[in-house]
Amino acid sequence: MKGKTIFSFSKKRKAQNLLKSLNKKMRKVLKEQRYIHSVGVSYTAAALAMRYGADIYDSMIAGILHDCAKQYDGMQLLNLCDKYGVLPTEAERIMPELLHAKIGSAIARKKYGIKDENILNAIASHTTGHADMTLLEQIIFMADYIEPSRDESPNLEEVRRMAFTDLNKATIMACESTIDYVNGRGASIDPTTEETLNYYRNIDKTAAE
Ligand code: DGI
Ligand code: FE
Ligand code: FE
Repeated sequence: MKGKTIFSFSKKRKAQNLLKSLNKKMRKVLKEQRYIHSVGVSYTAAALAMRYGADIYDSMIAGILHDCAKQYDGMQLLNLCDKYGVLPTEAERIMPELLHAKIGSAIARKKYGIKDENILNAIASHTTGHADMTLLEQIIFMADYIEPSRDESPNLEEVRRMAFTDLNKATIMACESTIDYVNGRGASIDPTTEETLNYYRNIDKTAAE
């Protein structure tokens, strides 16, 4: 019992130190507003982790790092694919900005030393989501959408409330708004975004039956 306490204490300390150093690094790497957004995602992910029973530090670490490749433009991201062994999908070749998620995950692994695959996957899937996300992936996907400094989405208050009530329903709402927004800009939808929406609509329908 005593051993377990010491183990969890040091594990927590390690996570706290890692988080502190990643925070410092992100403050240097990201523009000010993007850094503020990332801190917002980190704490919002912690709150969702408390609500749904995910690991709080994993959520905060994924949150602070999720946009660590956001400072690169589409061309730079495409060029970085070679270096990081990322094979862009057709949608990512057309809309290379989407690659900040996958390249960000690769940078988190190679440059920031993150080994936890669940954290790396949560960073990689934060923009489009995917069918059957892990709890951590879904938390980061939603925290990115609802964190305090976000203000461009029309139904934000409702989605924020829903995120703490029913994570799957909130995911549907976030996907629907993103698809409306992307359509409104005349850009095309990544099929993965549509898969995410369809998967969570089906889950929600099944749960209601
Ligand atoms: O990086 P953030 O701005 O914090 O948020 P994000 O990673 O969710 O990226 C948001 C951008 O990604 C937003 O401009 C909409 C865009 N996006 C999300 N899904 C799709 C998409 N853009 C296109 N073209 N297609 C998508 O399916
Ligand atoms: Fe992002
Ligand atoms: Fe983000």
